[in-house]
Amino acid sequence: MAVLSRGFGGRRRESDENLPPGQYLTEDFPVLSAGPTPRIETADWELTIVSESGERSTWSWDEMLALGVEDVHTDIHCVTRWSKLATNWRGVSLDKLFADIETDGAYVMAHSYGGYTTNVPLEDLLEGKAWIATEFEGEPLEPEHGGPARLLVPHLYFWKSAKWVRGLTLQATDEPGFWEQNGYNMYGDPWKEERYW
Ligand SMILES: Nc1nc2c(c(=O)[nH]1)N[C@H]1C(S)=C(S)[C@@H](COP(=O)(O)O)O[C@H]1N2
Ligand SMILES: [Mo]
Repeated sequence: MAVLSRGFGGRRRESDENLPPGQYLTEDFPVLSAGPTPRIETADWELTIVSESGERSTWSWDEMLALGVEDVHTDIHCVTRWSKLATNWRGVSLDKLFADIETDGAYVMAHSYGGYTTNVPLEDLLEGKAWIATEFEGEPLEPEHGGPARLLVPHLYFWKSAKWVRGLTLQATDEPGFWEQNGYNMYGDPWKEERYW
């Protein structure tokens, strides 16, 4: 008994150590969209990466999935202060999509169906840090949450995870996207509370 209680008392709860500063835990999945929800059939869906020299690489839905889908187990943190721990996604790693892209561009602008944009450094999308997510908790991603596919960059605040993603444009310089032009941080590290300017 003594061993048990000492072990219990000495361990921090997951909610403490995995929750960035200023965040609270939520069990439900809030929907935060700046405009109406676009409805895109997977048959019409395409993803295009445009290099800084203008070279375009495009994948259809099936072509993207053929690159290989993997399980992603991660926490997500919204700048409006909710976090969800231990969420389960499936998606295609951006490492696969960028494998044959030649670029010197250090920054990416993500573009969504519907017009949303958000900027992310390229290195934050590579080496197992970002996905094009197509499933959430074992189900196809719902349109409200960005289905059929959204960017998932869970180590940054969730506004960087562009819903209904349709393109990634490489750039030499870091330009602000939609929320970044409206006062949100250019980078958005939840552990440093990089919320606003
Ligand atoms: N296309 C698009 N992507 C978006 C947004 C948006 O308005 N449009 N909102 C962002 C913000 S601010 C957050 S917190 C998350 C919310 O995702 P959710 O609605 O699935 O919770 O999506 C991000 N991606
Ligand atoms: Mo957000």
